[in-house]
Amino acid sequence: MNDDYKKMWGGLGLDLQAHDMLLEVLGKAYRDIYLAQKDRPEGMGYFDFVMSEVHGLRIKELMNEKEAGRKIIGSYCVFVPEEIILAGNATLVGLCAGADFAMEEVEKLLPRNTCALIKSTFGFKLGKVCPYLEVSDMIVGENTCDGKKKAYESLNDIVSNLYVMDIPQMKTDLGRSLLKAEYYRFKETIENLTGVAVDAANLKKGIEIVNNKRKAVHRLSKLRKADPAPISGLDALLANQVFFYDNPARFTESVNKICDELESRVEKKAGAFPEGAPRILMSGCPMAVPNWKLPWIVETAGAVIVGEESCVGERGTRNLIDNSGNTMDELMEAIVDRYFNIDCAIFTPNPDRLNHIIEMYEEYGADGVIHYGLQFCQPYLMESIPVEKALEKRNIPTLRIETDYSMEDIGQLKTRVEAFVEILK
Ligand code: BJ8
Repeated sequence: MNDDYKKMWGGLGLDLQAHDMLLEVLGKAYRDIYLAQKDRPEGMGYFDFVMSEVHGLRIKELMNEKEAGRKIIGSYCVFVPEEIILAGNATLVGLCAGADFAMEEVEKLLPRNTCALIKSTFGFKLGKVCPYLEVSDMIVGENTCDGKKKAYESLNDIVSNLYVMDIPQMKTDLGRSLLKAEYYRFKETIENLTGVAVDAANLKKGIEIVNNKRKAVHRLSKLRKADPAPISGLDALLANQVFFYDNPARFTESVNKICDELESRVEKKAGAFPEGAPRILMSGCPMAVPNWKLPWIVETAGAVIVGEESCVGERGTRNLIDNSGNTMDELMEAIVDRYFNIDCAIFTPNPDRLNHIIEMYEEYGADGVIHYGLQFCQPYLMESIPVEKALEKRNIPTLRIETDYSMEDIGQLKTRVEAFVEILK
């Protein structure tokens, strides 16, 4: 391992031994799950490189940005507007984690029956293994589900730089006003942190950068509509995960490059899976790196995942921001318009999400839907039952999965997924 990196991680206060262990597990999982796939697009080489350097080169870049006076903002939710952060001369990184760590320590602070995503947040902090957390000048939490909302109160005791954003729970005029007021408060916080005034010109630039990033992933999604699908669901998921870590301009360029390659694969009818392979739409909780368990089970069962109705996927990236306004208020209104459309299950009622699942099922030519809920995630598990009922009413085959980050249920999940895939054949 590069000695410079060791020095950097040590300087960030990481537990080097525990961190080495994490990297070893992550590297092995990546080799077994990602590199073992056949017929991958060449452009995935970029993402393989990003993953091999996820705690190395990318952290070094962020440290260099900090030295140059730029601030780093960490976040756990797609409601945190990257446009405002970029306009204030700061960089956004995702902090959600997809692996269990330091669970014994975590369960001293959180109840056992807390979802794996929240536990993982605490585990990475308490285990001192996440350089993104340590490099962040400000960590943004948000009042979304009850689990997160209350967990941030405890997180506040173990980090010194937490900011909490309030998020509405209903899609009403009042809810929209709350979001707008919160985005203005956030803008002021960013300005105070960076000393850079967010004005219409730099906000427009921020919107353009993030719109371009989203356009690139929209292009990637569209190509997955082809049969055979030109890219595996695992590889597309990885691109959606890297969306939260990478330099935005470089990410946009790399995804567009992959899309050029996928276009020619579509023309040649070359795919990651044979034509006619059962096509699955995944829907539900976000999957943060390195949570690849369920997609791996689905795709090793012979089905291909063609879309993700998830915040690490289309729920998080759909809709662009209208960049035609010229005043701060016009641009802030446009930002609120886009984000207020996010149909997270914390909203009540939340009919848009069901409509979006059906729309995606049809558009991507899916044969079935797998609803993925993390154990103890009330919003998505509660919503999964009416979603399943509504889909089955439309004769859309649906499988409801509830799991966590452990490997204990792999055998049982495989049996259920394989049986579901057989039905779709
Ligand atoms: S906008 S989905 S990123 S809140 S899995 S912590 S909901 S108990 S992550 Fe999310 Fe923002 Fe919504 Fe998207 Fe709670 Fe459920 Fe855990 Fe979850």
